[in-house]
Amino acid sequence: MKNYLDLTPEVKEALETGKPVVALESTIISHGMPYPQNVEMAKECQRIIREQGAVPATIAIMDGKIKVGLSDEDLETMAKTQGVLKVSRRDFAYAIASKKLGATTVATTMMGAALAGIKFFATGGIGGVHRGFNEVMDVSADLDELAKTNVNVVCAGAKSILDLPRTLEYLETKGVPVVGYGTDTLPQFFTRESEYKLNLRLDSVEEIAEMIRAKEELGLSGGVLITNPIPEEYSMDKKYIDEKINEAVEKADEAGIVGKDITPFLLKTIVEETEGKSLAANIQLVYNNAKVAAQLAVAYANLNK
Ligand code: PSU
Ligand code: MN
Repeated sequence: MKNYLDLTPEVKEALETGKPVVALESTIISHGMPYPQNVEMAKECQRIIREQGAVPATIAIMDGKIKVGLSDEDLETMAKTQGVLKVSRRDFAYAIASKKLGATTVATTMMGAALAGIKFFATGGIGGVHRGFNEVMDVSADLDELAKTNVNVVCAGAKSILDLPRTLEYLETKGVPVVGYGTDTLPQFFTRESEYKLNLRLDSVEEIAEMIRAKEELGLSGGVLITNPIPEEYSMDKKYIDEKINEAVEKADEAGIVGKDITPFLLKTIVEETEGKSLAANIQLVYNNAKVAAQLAVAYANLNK
């Protein structure tokens, strides 16, 4: 599979010399946000990670390769091109073989990162168990990837477009540690807290780095999910955003949207319904995750000094 990897010289050098590296996904660019905010967000994430002393590695499928490290021009391509494939685990082989342009989800970004040797990954929100599970049986491949692939993911929890208690149950069943970074409850993406208690809270990146090292030394496979609340000043009114999310879920139901289209549809509808307010919050929580992931990667690199 290494034959399919295409690392930039910067990422390659960083990995060879043990410098901290942070992976970033591309579905959030191609399917998670509108243009041009998506490309601005992608560039700014890379800048924030550098500012913290780590190397950013945005991942996408381009020309039949898993490209690790994207130039500004590549980011522009991912942001602008119509019809980019949303590549989750089941789509991976086809995206490579067909040489189509593919945006990687949390699941496939983890796969690419693991292959390259990157241990940390920042995103906005992960996929999970969808609402109405009993009927639709929709569980994101992100959750199983977290269970088996050794990449540690910093996110802002998940949105209530998902069934949050079932998402947590699933992660527990699969043995995925879920850390609340400075929080006792699962951050609910647009808001800092939720009614769902987490069983593990850690208040410093050093403690998280030590836990990750212990997990590796124990030979436990899979990732750690670090849930990082949106900064206070950007968090939204819970009642307001919950209402908008419920409306979006109803719209998706009525329109009969299912499968891989459901998350992009819901994200787009929520942005429209909140007149862009949710997009502004989304962008800020991603920046905060990029920053914490970089700090964590630096803390981990320092363990071995
Ligand atoms: N949640 C967001 N923004 C996103 C996604 C989820 O707030 O962009 C994307 C991520 O790439 C995630 C994917 O991995 O959606 C999950 O899609 P699915 O449920 O089809 O697995
Ligand atoms: Mn799904």
